[in-house]
Amino acid sequence: AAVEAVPAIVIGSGYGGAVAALRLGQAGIRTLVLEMGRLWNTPGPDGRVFCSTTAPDQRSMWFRTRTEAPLATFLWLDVVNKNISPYPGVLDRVHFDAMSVYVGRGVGGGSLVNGGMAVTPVRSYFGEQFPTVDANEMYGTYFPRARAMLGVNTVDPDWFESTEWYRFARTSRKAAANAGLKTTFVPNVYDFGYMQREAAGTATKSALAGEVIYGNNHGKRSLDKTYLASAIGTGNITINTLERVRDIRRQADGTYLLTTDRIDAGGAVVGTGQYSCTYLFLGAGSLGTTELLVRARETGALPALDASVGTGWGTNGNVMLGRANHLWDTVGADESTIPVLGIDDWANADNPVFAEIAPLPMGLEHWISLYLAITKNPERASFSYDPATDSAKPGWTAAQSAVSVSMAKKLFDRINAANATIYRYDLFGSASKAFADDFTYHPLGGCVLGRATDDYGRVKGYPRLYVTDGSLVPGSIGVNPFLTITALAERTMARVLAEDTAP
Ligand code: FAE
Repeated sequence: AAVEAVPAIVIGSGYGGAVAALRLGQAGIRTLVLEMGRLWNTPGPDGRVFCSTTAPDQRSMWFRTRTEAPLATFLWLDVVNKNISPYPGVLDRVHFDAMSVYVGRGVGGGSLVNGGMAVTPVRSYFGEQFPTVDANEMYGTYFPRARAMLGVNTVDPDWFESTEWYRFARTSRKAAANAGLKTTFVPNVYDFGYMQREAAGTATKSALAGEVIYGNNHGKRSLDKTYLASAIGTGNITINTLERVRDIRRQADGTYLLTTDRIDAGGAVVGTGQYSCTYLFLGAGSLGTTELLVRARETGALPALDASVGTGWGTNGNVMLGRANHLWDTVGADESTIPVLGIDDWANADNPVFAEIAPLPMGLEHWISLYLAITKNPERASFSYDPATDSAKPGWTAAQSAVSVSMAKKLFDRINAANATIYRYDLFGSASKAFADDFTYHPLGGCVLGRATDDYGRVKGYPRLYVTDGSLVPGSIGVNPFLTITALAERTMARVLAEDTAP
């Protein structure tokens, strides 16, 4: 097949990819975005783009015959997951030995499936994780830019205090306060004005109809509505979907040559593509970008990649858990899917934890407080490449997860002691499992800024090759990560467009 030559290519259309695409397009550089997932803009037979969480169909998950929701069971019953037919659905769960990783698939990447929490990290911890990055510039310019571009807003506190839809969060806040812990409001990209109209019955329900991990049909400012819409608006961006980059190499003239697999709705490879470009931006996410680069180094396609490519990977210390409240501490049958509160104990030097108060909308009173704890787990893993399967995987172990669990347990033991409550043991599949220690929503690292790349995401050893996504973050950032990923990508693009692309 003929090689298609384009000035710039962006791999992936999540946060890192979307920022790169917009800024390249605005700079007048014709850019091709290659995304393995589909474009989510066409209603299915039911009139909706995304399927519901209660009756998931093929649109829910990436080539599965059964859904794999984070909460496997309720009262130990297998009532959560459903059989589906294989299809390029929007949520993927990538399994490794002791850890599985949830990621979004489609134009918009993780923004299609995530909880929308747009959290600015604690400045001192950002400085610890990124000692070579000018924090004044990040907190003065790039975090504000990212918040504005993503459409970040906050829940109206009066409405929050009065609405039935956030009773669950108020109940969890009270339990935390009883243990002397402080909670903070967390900004979000879900439009809270829209949510209030949902509650008032004047807008079609989305967050108030249980929609989130398989996509929101309304209300959410996902990247296809923000960065990517603006990128398309520049007239310089083309997005190819259902096209997965397999191989990257560098040609004698210094351009990059990419080989792709084009897949159909059944997952069959129906063709391959070949593209060459002068500038190549990797935004395939922590797993995607790291795998592409580890494969390129180990197969000899990009042999000069630094030894640190594939190292520094972590789970952001993620642990999910549930507590059982007393009968009089109801959480309500109605729960918004969009989290707005976090328990902030990050300043506790003995055991730093930031715990998102997570919703568990089941349409009935279940008395469960659910949390996604982000712990300061210092453990990191490295990727290894397996030539037999041509894949790379992080060697994360159960013992490394146990570090996150013990930190989460310390915090929630305090909350349980203060409230005379216990954990819920019926949510995570196997009997008596109180902590979900085997999945993460926040894969980070693999191509860490300042190690695998220079201080601006330029890949060491290869001019005009850049990383702009979550693989730059060294395994932990202490809060939900997409705002940090977006702000770092803005910083990289500002520098690269000023210094590297001048004629
Ligand atoms: P990402 O958004 O994953 O985008 C990568 C894109 O590249 C995807 O669209 C892939 O399909 C595509 N891709 C991968 N490999 C290839 C390839 N070889 N060829 C072509 N395309 C490829 O990367 N974070 C928050 O800050 N707040 C939250 O509330 C939050 N909630 C979450 C809830 C869930 C259920 C999940 C799964 C994640 C959540 N996250 C949250 C994490 C957040 O979505 C994640 O950190 C970002 O999406 C990562 O952004 P990247 O640009 O690194």
